Amino acid sequence: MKIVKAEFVKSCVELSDCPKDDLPEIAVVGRSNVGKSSLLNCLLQRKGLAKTSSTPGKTRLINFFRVALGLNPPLTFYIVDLPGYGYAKASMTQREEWGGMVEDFLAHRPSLRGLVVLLDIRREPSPLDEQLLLWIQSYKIPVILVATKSDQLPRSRQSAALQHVHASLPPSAENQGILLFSSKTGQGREDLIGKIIQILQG
Ligand SMILES: Nc1nc2c(ncn2[C@@H]2O[C@H](COP(=O)(O)OP(=O)(O)OP(=O)(O)O)[C@@H](O)[C@H]2O)c(=O)[nH]1
Ligand SMILES: [Mg+2]
Repeated sequence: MKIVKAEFVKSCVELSDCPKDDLPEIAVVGRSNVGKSSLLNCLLQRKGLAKTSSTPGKTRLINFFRVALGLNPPLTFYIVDLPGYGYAKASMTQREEWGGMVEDFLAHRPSLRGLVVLLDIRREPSPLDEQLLLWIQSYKIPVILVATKSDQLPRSRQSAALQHVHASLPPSAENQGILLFSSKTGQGREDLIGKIIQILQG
């Protein structure tokens, strides 16, 4: 799939700063360091568009990117990079701020069409991952579950690891498949774009 356009639009501290032009949105969310910004750069084939870092907690703002996919006519939407949660050095206040900001976003953003929820293929989902999935369920937002950093496991171990992640999720996520993804190798990229298009056109 050709990416006709991918540009940074703005960073927002809270919901009231976010763009008001009603362009449909897909948001990327997951714990800090899980690979949200890397996934975005891989998806959009633009190195360095979203800032990545090996230090957890890099993205603390709501970042908007305007994207156009090469369909006829082009499919234009925002991809939103939401702040990560659960990094070890976060203070209690920061955790509460994160929760407030993300729940507010999920609850009060009518242009939000779907969420891409990232889970690290090598890690047990955390209580905050579960909280997030429960919010998503209660606000009835379509979700795409993605297991990141698949390149960190040999192919022979990927499906067992995926099943392990799946089994640890709350029942609300039981019927969801999980997409294997690597921003290093591009595994899962075309599938993910396909699922995003399905949500936007659905
Ligand atoms: N091996 C491997 N490393 C990855 C992959 N995706 C991300 N990483 C690494 O994981 C670290 C965190 O990646 P980011 O994309 O910055 O993670 P993030 O979720 O945006 O983090 P925050 O903004 O802090 O919430 C970086 O060192 C990346 O290079 C992947 O698919 N494979
Ligand atoms: Mg980030």
